[in-house]
Amino acid sequence: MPGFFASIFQWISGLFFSKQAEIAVVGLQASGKTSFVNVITSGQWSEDVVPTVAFNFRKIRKGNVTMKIWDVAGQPKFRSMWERYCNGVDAIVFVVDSVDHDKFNTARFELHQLLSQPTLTGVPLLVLGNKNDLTGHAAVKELIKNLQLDKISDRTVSCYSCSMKSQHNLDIVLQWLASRSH
Ligand SMILES: Nc1nc2c(ncn2[C@@H]2O[C@H](COP(=O)(O)OP(=O)(O)OP(=O)(O)O)[C@@H](O)[C@H]2O)c(=O)[nH]1
Ligand SMILES: [Mg+2]
Repeated sequence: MPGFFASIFQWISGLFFSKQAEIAVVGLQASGKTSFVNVITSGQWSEDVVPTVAFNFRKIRKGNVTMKIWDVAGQPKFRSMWERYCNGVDAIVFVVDSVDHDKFNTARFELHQLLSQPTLTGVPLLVLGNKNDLTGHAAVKELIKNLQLDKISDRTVSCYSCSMKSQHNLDIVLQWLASRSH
């Protein structure tokens, strides 16, 4: 019986205290955006992920926070769509493959191009340096320098090194996302 009352209480408090956060996940192809969404949604890691065509939409509940997540494709032909999905969200998550040093310039260009859109002024940004389970990955300091994150002054910016494969730092990432809810 106590379990019954506890679940009723949880249900009622969920009704009164539930919060929402809408998030857009962007970044170059194969950086790990869909892996990120899969891991935080179901805890399921897979080596085989199909490249996203256009976008995927997922809705998940973490505690009393409901997150609506737009996982947008990263191949060049889809990048002009990023702004549309980022418009009106509570946070933009920009995923970088922190092992693929040759792509840092492109990632920086695409990120700053996106943030220069007037419609996205002030939208908080979370940069994830993914694949830190692999040797040769760039640390947060290098990512800040290579992506020129220190030049972004019109919004809150955070950057974490993480791994979808080992789930390293995903607890902090989820806390950060939950803090954008309202
Ligand atoms: N070692 C390692 N591999 C990862 C990690 N995250 C993703 N991958 C691999 O990277 C590849 C691309 O992952 P996706 O999640 O499809 O990348 P994406 O950013 O969604 O790519 P697009 O949909 O094409 O934009 C897959 O083979 C994943 O298994 C990670 O943390 N560590
Ligand atoms: Mg994808």
